Amino acid sequence: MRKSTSLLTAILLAAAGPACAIDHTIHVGGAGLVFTPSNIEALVGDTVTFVNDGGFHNVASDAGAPLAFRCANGCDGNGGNGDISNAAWSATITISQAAAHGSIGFHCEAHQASGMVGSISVTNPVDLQSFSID
Ligand SMILES: [Cu+2]
Repeated sequence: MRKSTSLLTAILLAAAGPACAIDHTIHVGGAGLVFTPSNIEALVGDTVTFVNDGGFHNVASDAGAPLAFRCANGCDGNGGNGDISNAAWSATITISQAAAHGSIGFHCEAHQASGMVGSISVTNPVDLQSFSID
């Protein structure tokens, strides 16, 4: 009975996955030419919000990244403008299934050469299909 209860708990937690998607905040610029934090882990379905703390910046996915975006005052192709900007912008991307188990490298187009880069390591939420109950 106790084992059943913990299995049920695990299933309920897994089923709640999509509703538990969280938003990760990455600060852009401010005191330095950096993303803070620069490397994060996220699940498919999570969102990542980039917030410009100051400076002339944007954020763009690296060539070949499993999720393509270019954002500042909104995102290109999504009603916004990803051109480098010193406005107090923020922009949110959603980690899609296409990026599952991948690493999404990103950079600021103005300061990539100065090391203003980062990455999002993506993992999948628990797959219910993988559970077996005896
Ligand atoms: Cu920059």
